[in-house]
Amino acid sequence: MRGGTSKGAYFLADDLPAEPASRDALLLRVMGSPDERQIDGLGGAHPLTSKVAVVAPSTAPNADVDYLFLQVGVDKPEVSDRQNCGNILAGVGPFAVERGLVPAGEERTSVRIRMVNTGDHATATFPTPGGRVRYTGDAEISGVPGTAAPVVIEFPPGAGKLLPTGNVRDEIDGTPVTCVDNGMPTVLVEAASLKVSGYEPPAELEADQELADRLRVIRLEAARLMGLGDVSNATVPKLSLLAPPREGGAITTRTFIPVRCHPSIGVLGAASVAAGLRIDGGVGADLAALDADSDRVRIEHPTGFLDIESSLGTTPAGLPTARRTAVVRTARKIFDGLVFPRSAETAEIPPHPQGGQG
Ligand code: NQM
Repeated sequence: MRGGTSKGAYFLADDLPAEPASRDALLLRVMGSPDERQIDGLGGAHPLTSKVAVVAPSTAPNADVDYLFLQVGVDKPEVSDRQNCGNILAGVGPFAVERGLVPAGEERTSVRIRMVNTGDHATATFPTPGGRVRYTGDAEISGVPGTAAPVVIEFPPGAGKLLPTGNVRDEIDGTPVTCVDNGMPTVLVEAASLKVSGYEPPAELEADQELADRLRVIRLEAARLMGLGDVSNATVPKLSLLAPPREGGAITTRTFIPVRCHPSIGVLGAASVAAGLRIDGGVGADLAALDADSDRVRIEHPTGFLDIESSLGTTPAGLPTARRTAVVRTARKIFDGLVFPRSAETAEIPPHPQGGQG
C-alpha cells in the first residue's frame, strides 16, 4: 500500500514468524535487502519505500488494532523497530478493514490504532461507502500525483515528553538546537547555522559531505541528550533544517531521515516540527510565520507542503505538552496477494501456494 508519501508491505502479524529475529530475516528477503537496488524483492530502493507494517487485533482495551512499524534497511541487513511512521500509519485503517479486523461502517469507518513502537495511539477515519474501503477521492497531498480519498488521522494529547532533553534549547558542537518529540524524536536546527540556505534541493544537500559530517556529530550527541542512547545504527532522531517560509507557509524544512534528505517530510516528523515552532525560545520559533488564531501549521518541504493541526498546552509543572495533533493523508491499496521471498540459503523454493493471502 501507499501510505501518505511512503510505500510499504502490510502484513497480518499471524502471517509472519512471531520471533523477531526470524521475522526480520524473512522481511529482509521479502524486500530484497541488503542491496541498493533491492532488485530481488518488493523494496523500492529508498528508505521511504522499504517499509513494513505488521497489523494485529489489539490487546489494548482502547484500540482496535496494533500497528508495529519496521524500517527495513536498503543496502544494510537491518530491520529496526526504533521509529514509528505516520505515513505508513495512513494505510493501517484501510488494511484492517480489508483484512476483516475491523467492520466497515456504512459511510465511513474510524479505526483506533495502538502504535506499538511508541505506545502512542491514533484514530484514522476514512470513507467506506456501502461497507467497502473507497480509495478514490479529491484529497491531494504534496509529493503524490493526483488525488485520493482522505484519511483523517487524530492523535490524542501527547503522553511523552515534548522536550526530551528537558531544555528548550541545547548547544551541540557550537550549534543551537531544539530537541523535540511529538511522535518522532527530531532535532531542529536553523539551516543558516550550518552554512546552507535550507532551500537547496535534497540531492544537493545529500552531496554535501561537510554538512553530512556535522549532522552526524549533532545527531549522535542530541540522541544522547534525549536519552536515546547510541543511535549509530538507528534511524532516529531525525534532523530538520529550518528556514523562513517562502510559499505562504509557517516554515521551510529539509529533513534528514537521518542520512537521506526526505523529498517531503514524515508525518510525525512534521508534527514534531510544528510543535517545536510553538515553543517560546525554541530554535525556529523566531523564523516561523504562525497564525495565532489557528491550530494549522503549514510545513513547507522540497515537494510542497504538509498541513498539521497542532496546539500545545502546559503541564502542571509548567512544561509545554502537545494538546492536539491532526493531519490529513491519503492511502491506496496497490497490490493484494502473495509475496515470494528470496529463499534462505538452506531453504527450498516454496511450492506455488493454492490461495491464502500474505
Ligand atoms: O515521521 C520518514 C515517512 C517517514 C516517517 C522518516 C513518517 C513520520 O515519510 O511519521 O512518516 O522520517 O523516516 O514515511
